[in-house]
Amino acid sequence: MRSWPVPQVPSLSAAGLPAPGGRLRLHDTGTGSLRPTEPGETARMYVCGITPYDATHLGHANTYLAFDLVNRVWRDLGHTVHYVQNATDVDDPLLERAQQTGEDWRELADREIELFREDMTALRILPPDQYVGAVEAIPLIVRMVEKLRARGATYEVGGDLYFPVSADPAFGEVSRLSRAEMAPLFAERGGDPDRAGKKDPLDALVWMAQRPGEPGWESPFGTGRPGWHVECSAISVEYLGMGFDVEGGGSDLAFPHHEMGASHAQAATGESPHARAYVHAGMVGLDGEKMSKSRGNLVFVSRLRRGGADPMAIRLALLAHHYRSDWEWTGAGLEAAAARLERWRAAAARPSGPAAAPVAAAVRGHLAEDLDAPAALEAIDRWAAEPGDDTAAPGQVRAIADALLGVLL
Ligand code: 5CA
Ligand code: ZN
Repeated sequence: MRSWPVPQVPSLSAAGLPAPGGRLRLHDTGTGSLRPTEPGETARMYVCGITPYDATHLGHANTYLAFDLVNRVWRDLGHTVHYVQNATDVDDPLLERAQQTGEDWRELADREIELFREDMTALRILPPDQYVGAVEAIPLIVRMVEKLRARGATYEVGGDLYFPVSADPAFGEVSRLSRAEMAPLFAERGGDPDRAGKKDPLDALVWMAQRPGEPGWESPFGTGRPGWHVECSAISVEYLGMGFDVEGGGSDLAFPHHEMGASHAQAATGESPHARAYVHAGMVGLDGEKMSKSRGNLVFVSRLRRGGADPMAIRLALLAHHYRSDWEWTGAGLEAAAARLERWRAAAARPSGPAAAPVAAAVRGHLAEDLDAPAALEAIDRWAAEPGDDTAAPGQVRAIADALLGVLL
């Protein structure tokens, strides 16, 4: 599918600032610890995309922004970034929504994906190099299911194909949850633990035979559609190969989605790991509950934009929270971000200010330590509050805010 336009990312060395050093450390769910990312010349990242039926709420925006920081920090460190994202443009919740409203599911998906592209562009989120829909990926998903089948890692229940979690000895190593913890999450997040005929309640659907009134695609295992986890597993392995640097998403994807995706990929290829780090953003809530389509308590980026909010203020309101924390969106947070943006813009428009090199060092240092954006914002606050006589500094701080934080002043 079409991705979205690439915003300009200024080079900080071209702006006269020193080169960065060090590595980006990120919290890896798979080990439960902060670990340095160690990409080669090209850093490889897969981030799970939206299921396009209620885009783009601030929880989505927060998650894509977190991985946008990863992208920007790696680029600043001199890496080329190969970034892949999917869009789950056929799945149960999308079909259910289309059924409820009487809209064609394809039209619903197309419209929501287009809105998502517009919101991502407005928020200056760097686009993926490959933006891949589940429907267009069906041939490669079928190839992955065939590989699983050839290795004896599928079985049939009533015409549907399941993946036995026993096929991957490393199952459980992404989320590090006990089976007792996995069971309720599996049921809550799209799984079917109680289906009769399954060998293990946690086994995941990889191919679902066509149901009446639902779309289906031909395959060697009958006409049907892919399961959810195998979609991301197949797309990521196809475009990035095994052992890519970061797989990302919100914390609700650690289990079962990233756990199952890793097991599918590992069982299908015989290689491991699927990703070298599994990185998860916190959940954004509203009025005491996680913001989610199913709860209907959504604040949309597009609605804020239409209401006159500056997308850079929305970006700053999100960046004011550490990406791994769970927090609640408030109107006051957006107002504070708009005031901060105004202060920064006024300071960056001065003829001179304090030297920018220490600001670059502080912003880089904070982001390199598990993306501490709130601390990075405070470093720019301090610069903006101080007088100084360095005439190059305002332009350089504009470049820092733009390149590393994606905030255009
Ligand atoms: N299509 C799948 C991934 S393959 C999916 O989870 N789609 S989604 O539209 O439900 O979510 C898209 C991304 O936004 C996921 O990474 C999800 O973890 C994240 N997300 C959803 N709700 C929130 C929230 N309230 N706060 C933060 N992130 C959220
Ligand atoms: Zn996914």
